Parts: sequence; structure tokens; C-alpha cells
Amino acid sequence: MKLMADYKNIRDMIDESNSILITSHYSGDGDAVGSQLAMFNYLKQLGKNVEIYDEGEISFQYKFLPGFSNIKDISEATGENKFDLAIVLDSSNLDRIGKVKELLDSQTKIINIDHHPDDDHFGDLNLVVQSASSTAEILTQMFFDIGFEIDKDTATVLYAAILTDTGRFRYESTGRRTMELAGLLIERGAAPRKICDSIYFANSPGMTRLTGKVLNNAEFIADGKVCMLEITNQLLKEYDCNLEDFVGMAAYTLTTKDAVVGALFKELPGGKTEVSLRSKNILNVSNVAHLYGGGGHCNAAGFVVDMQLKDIRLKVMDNLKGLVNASV
Ligand SMILES: [Mn+2]
Repeated sequence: MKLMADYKNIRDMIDESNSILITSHYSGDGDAVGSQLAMFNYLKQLGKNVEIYDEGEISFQYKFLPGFSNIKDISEATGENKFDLAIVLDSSNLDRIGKVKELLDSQTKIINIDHHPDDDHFGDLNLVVQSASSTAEILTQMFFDIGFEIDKDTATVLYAAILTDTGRFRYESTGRRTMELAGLLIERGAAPRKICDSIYFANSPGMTRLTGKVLNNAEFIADGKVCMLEITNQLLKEYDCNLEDFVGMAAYTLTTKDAVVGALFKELPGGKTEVSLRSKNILNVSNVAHLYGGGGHCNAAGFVVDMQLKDIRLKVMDNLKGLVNASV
């Protein structure tokens, strides 16, 4: 079986390494954070020297996760950081790990574990399972298959990662196996209510009010099939909020019955704009994200551009209209 062979090769590469780097895509999401922390626990249990370095702000939503303080920002790395092995999780290509790339040298072997359909197999070993809901699902399956004793903390971070990457067990990618593995994680101590509340029901009052403001300004086009939202710097200041607190906002673009495509525009410092795209059914928003150098999945994708919010908004509006019209 190919999976078992991959597991064995992964273990061999780990055994041959003294110093191991774990990383993921910049501005890590729940899957990135949970998968990294789970891998960290596994390698620690094997007695390895291991460090996690990431680039970019991580949402406050994940800071409650056990072991979160083990994730270091790339700015804290010194020239002395040398790694025999890098385990890159949930990142479809090496550019997406950002500046962490600078910690790799020609001697560093790379294990790539991912579930993105556009993964380009950049590793010396690639465990890419497109049918998996999340990278954490791949890891959970692996840990059970190889007999790694999953403790409560590891179960918690894996469960949180699967929960968030499936949109709370809602996306198409949620299969029977996803639920079975989540169930096994509950058996190992993951607490569904506590984890879900800590991630999704932990807004500050300012965030709740700002959410109301953003929703009040929703724009619907193409007979209500496309919904667009925006968060500007001015609004953030007014409500005393941080941009990274609004990772869940894109989901609101699809809460309306007829809306099948959504876009959330966030104003970034330095005249840049982050665009998050969402869709229902077979409408593929990753094609739109690719137009601007981004990536993602069929139903969830995104990109950052060096353009003012109002300018990129007009362009994306046309792209999304085209996407909806082509599907009629
Ligand atoms: Mn993922």
C-alpha cells in the first residue's frame, strides 16, 4: 500500500535527522496551526530537536490551542538555525511558506504533507492526499495507522484543524472518514463544544459591532447570486479591531439563499488588498484567484494584490459576474 510506504519513508527521514523544522503557509489558518502543533508533539515524542517557524500573523482564534507558544515568528530566527529536515504542512508550494524558505539550504530534505489540489510536489517526499478534508486529516489517519498514541493535546489541535478546514464539517470535502477520525479524536480527549466555542464564539464587542456594520454594507449583484463585503482600515480604527480577527468573515458572503459566489475585500497596509473568495456547488473560485497570483480550492480561494481596494473590487466583480453567467 502506497500510504504505508510513505509513512515508512517519512519515519526513515525523521530518524536520519537531528534537527527538524516544521512550517506551513504564511498567515496560518486553523489547519496550518493544528497540523504543525500535532507534528511537533509527534516529533518531540520521538525525542527530536524540532522547531516551528512561520511567517505572518495568526488569528487570535487559535491562540488557545495547547502548545501554541511553540510557534515562532520567522523574525525570531537567527543565523544559527540549521535544519536537516523540513516538514512543510498544508502549503501547496514553497513560495507559500514565505521567508521561512531562508531557513532551508541545499542540505535540507523536505517532506511535503498537503491536501491542496494545486500542490506542486515540491518535496523530496510528497504525501499529498487531495481527497482529505485537511492536512490534519492526513496526519490523524497517519498517526492512527502507525500506532502513535494521540494524547489529549494532540487530539485537540487535530480536531480544531479539521473543524476549521471543513467549515465546521460542512464543505464537500467532509467525508465519512473525516467524521470517523474526528470521532476517534473525541475519544482521545478533544472537546467539540469547547474547541468550537473557543474558535467561533470568542469575538470582542468591537468585532461583533463591526461585523454588523460590514454586513449592513453588503452589495448584491447578478440577481443576488454574488455578494461582496469589504473591511476598510477606517472601519477597523473606528471599532478598535485588528484585521486578522476577521478570518471567518468571508463565510458571511454565502449566508443569503441565492448567493452562490462571495468576495470579501480587506484593505491591507501599503495600498494592498486581500481578497477572499467563496462559492457554493461547482463554481470554481480558485480560477479567479489564479488570475491574480493566488490559489486555493474550488469553493474557497484567495489572493493579495498591490492595488487599492476599490480598484480590485471592480475587476473581481466582473470576474465573478462572468463566473456566474458561464454557469447558467
Ligand atoms: Mn488545509
